Amino acid sequence: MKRLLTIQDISCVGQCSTTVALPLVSACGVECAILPCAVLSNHTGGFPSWTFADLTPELSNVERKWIELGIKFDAFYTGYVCESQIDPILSIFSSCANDGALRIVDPAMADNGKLYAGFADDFPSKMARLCQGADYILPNLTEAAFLVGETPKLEGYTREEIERLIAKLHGIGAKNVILTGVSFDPDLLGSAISDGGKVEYDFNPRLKKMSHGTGDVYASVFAGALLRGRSAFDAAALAADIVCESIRHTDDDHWYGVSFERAIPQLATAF
Ligand code: PXL
Repeated sequence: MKRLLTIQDISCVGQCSTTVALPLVSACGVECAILPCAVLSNHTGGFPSWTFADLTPELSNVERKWIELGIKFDAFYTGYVCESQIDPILSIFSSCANDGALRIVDPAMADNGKLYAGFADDFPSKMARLCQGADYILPNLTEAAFLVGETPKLEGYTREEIERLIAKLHGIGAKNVILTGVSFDPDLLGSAISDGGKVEYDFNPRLKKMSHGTGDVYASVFAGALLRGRSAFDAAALAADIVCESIRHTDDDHWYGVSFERAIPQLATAF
């Protein structure tokens, strides 16, 4: 059984980051260790306020202990992290990796054309350092544009523009790019999957509802499926199916996350 370490915040309420990754990676049949880099009362995407306990100093304490105990991982999956945490995380990537350990980086920092609350305008250039040398990065369109220093467009990317953006993402040092939120047809929404050679597309019917936390569901399932031996394309397709299933189970008045819990049976039977 493979062991993955996810490094991101714990938002105590909000169905995102670690509280999504742990159950979904586990449901794929992959051991999921966690390293919370901050604890928030709730996420920052729509609640009027939140508490924030920065755990940056703890990252290197934990790293030292894991080195002492010989604890290593087959994969790392990072999500929402802060600037001060990038160097400690890069250090863990090298000191706690089994041979061939995968680095899966979801540069969770922006959506709908805007950085999340609390991130400075130059944060994307710091996040780009985590993406450099990553085996897989999973930006949405807004994050992708920020990572390569462009102003995001809210819609209307042509296939040529998408593939140029992907080429630039490879240019910052990402081996494989999974770009989410891609659409060339108003009824379809999907992802572009690129290994630096060819770009493949996976589309699903666009669901009318837009929901918070879908990027975290997508990245968690992608990481779990990849560690179960799926190809990047198949892992991305499964991730999209589980996002759609989660949205279908989400009540209309439930605004802060998706009911991914109801998609766990479907996910568990995929393996
Ligand atoms: O879902 C991404 C995410 C993770 N963690 C925190 C967030 C967000 C998005 O808003 O605020 C704390």
